[in-house]
Amino acid sequence: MSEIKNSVCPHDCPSACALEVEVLDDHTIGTVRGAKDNDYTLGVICSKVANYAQRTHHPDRLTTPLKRTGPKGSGEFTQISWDEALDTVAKAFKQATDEFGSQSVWPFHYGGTMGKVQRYGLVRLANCLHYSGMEETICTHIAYAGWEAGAGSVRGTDARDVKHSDLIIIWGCNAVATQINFMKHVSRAQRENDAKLVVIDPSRTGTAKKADLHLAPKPGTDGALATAMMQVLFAENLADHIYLEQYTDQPKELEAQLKDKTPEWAEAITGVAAEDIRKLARLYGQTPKSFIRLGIGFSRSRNGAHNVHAVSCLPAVTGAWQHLGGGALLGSSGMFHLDKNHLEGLDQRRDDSRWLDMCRVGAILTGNETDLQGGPPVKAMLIQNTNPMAVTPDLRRVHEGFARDDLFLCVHEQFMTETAKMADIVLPATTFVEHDDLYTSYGHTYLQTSKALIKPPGEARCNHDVICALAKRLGANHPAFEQTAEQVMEQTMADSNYPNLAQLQTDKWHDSKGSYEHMNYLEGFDWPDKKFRFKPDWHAAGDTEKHMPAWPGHWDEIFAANEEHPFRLTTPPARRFLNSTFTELPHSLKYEKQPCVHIHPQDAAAQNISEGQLVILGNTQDQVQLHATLSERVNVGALEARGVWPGSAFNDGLSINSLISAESVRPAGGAAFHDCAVWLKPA
Ligand SMILES: Nc1nc2c(c(=O)[nH]1)N[C@H]1C(S)=C(S)[C@@H](COP(=O)(O)OP(=O)(O)OC[C@H]3O[C@@H](n4cnc5c(=O)[nH]c(N)nc54)[C@H](O)[C@@H]3O)O[C@H]1N2
Ligand SMILES: Nc1nc2c(c(=O)[nH]1)N[C@H]1C(S)=C(S)[C@@H](COP(=O)(O)OP(=O)(O)OC[C@H]3O[C@@H](n4cnc5c(=O)[nH]c(N)nc54)[C@H](O)[C@@H]3O)O[C@H]1N2
Ligand code: SF4
Ligand SMILES: [Mo]
Repeated sequence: MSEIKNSVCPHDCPSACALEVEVLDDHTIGTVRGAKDNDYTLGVICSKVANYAQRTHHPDRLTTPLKRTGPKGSGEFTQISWDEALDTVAKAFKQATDEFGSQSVWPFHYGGTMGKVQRYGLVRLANCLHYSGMEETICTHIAYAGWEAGAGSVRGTDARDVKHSDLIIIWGCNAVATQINFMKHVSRAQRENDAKLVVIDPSRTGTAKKADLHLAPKPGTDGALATAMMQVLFAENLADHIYLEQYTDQPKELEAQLKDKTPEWAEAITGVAAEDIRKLARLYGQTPKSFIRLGIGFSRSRNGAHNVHAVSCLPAVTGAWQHLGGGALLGSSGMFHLDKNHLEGLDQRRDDSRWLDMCRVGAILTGNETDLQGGPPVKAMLIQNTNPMAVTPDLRRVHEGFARDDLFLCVHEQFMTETAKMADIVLPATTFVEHDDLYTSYGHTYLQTSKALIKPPGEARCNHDVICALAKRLGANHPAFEQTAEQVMEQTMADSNYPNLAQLQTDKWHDSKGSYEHMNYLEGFDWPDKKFRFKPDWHAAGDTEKHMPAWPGHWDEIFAANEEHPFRLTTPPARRFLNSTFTELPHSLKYEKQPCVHIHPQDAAAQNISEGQLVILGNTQDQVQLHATLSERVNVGALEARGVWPGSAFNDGLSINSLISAESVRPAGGAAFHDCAVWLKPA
């Protein structure tokens, strides 16, 4: 007899959906559905996770520890015992520490699972043994820097309040693909309030197709668009001067700055008609209950933080924050008050630790002195929850780095990813239905927990168990290494003043929502003077050399198209993959088919490129081959290549990220995945 059990989607997606999983027996799951009684999930989930049984029970799941027998990357491995595998890792880490110092060991991780216990045990190990730390810059880093520069912390309007909105602007976010259940909230507002939907995206995405108005700025020009909207708001008396006086830092100076930032000025930069900019600004200024859902997509340019800040200024100009259904949301992370001490072993962190930027992994592994900060080379790594051989920028260099024979690499994985293939030791990992964990979200405010529902396949072990076993061998002392995952959760919840774990398990979720006044910053913004900053302190945010412009506007710091590189390329997620995950799933492959690039028919005709033909994209960094898809999804001069396909889907083992620059984005790091200029020609 099958049973329906509660769970939580662990993937790196703002929705962190509350799930109902059909459990067929001790080893098998069936259908996965969204929980109908969770008022954020609303019973809606993506098709990837609805088909999770295919991933959990995939014949390619790793089930035993493996030792490499052939050259790095050859995929030649032999089975070994857990003891031999863990002893080998411990020995290599000790040897690197003895010869090069503890900073030569670099535990590397990301959001493969977003569960707190399974994700951060490795950070605790690094803190306890004084290994190099990892700066988590790859995803929200640029966007959060931009938002925080104005608002002071990362939170915003409750996404469920969208049901009260009259105007919803989805800005640089393809919600239909990347957070489908948000669209359920949007359609409710459309149905019940006749709300208008505006989408701002260079591509005519699935989300854009649902919009009443779609504006397609050139990538990396949103700062100009938002600034011109503000110009209209002030010029046409649509700014709320009472709100501005009470809640913002320098409204008069801002207004003066905007004088010449007209829609005509912005048209020349963004490619959006001045008339459309004016129309949107008026609609926005005349609709008190206007809500902006900022995506992370439009932050993925070298000027991304500046652009995100400019957009975040809009509700501060109109005072939309004051109205139920008005305001904005980039992320809800700031609503959770989890004490990270126990999870991450912060009490054992040393001030003199070296912090290595994950987006610079290629430069770091190939010995770039600046990135190594005068410290030792990286000689040994443990990787959990991420696949850097596919997802990081400047991929050719990343591949070179991981190919180093003097680098010891252990990868703990569910599948034989490209990164796992480079490992000396591969360890088999559990999936979320096979281990316990605790989840926050960056799209809603529910704290959730899930339990193992079935037994792991073969000898797979969860991250927590692996880290505890290594800690023992390496002599790392921390009470969390002696506890079960549940005990770590229990202590974390107690330390954080959350209800206890048993209560959370009974209730299924706990809402960390604050009052409406708090969520909408009506008690003030998170600065000592409580005022939103139109003029951010970028210097304090990390722009130490003061490159960033002081005021919202257009910061011309992008890889603009030029004669040699006439096309602007964006590389957003594929709907049926999640970053590089699900690229092994039959359901996903059926729809995504093969790596392709969307080209406007006019651009294709100019080069005699026909549908399906192999084309080459190139820049000074690299070249890749993809199949042409001719479509008006993109404007003339724009290209879009969706999805982090594995290298094996390309003819030379390198994927789209070989074209992406790993230059550190201001103010504080990150990768500009949608900021790329290329040439295009038939293969
Ligand atoms: N199906 C699926 N869902 C996912 C993921 C996935 O891989 N697949 N990944 C997950 C992760 S890790 C994240 S961080 C989120 C990201 O999800 P989103 O926040 O939606 O970000 P992206 O998908 O990177 O980009 C969103 C849109 O921004 C547009 N864009 C690119 N450059 C610009 C620009 O300069 N200006 C404007 N206005 N728009 C621009 C792109 O065309 C794209 O349609 O999605 C999560 N959800
Ligand atoms: N071109 C391009 N590149 C991008 C992006 C883009 O938009 N365009 N987006 C970027 C963004 S936003 C992000 S967040 C990064 C994400 O990059 P990654 O964090 O590398 O995400 P995934 O590719 O999903 O890889 C996660 C891996 O963790 C493994 N995993 C999952 N759960 C567990 C577990 O419990 N234990 C262990 N040991 N392993 C587990 C999965 O099998 C998978 O191989 O990619 C970035 N790369
Ligand atoms: S990937 Fe995102 S939309 Fe899909 S189930 Fe997970 S949290 Fe929900
Ligand atoms: Mo991400």
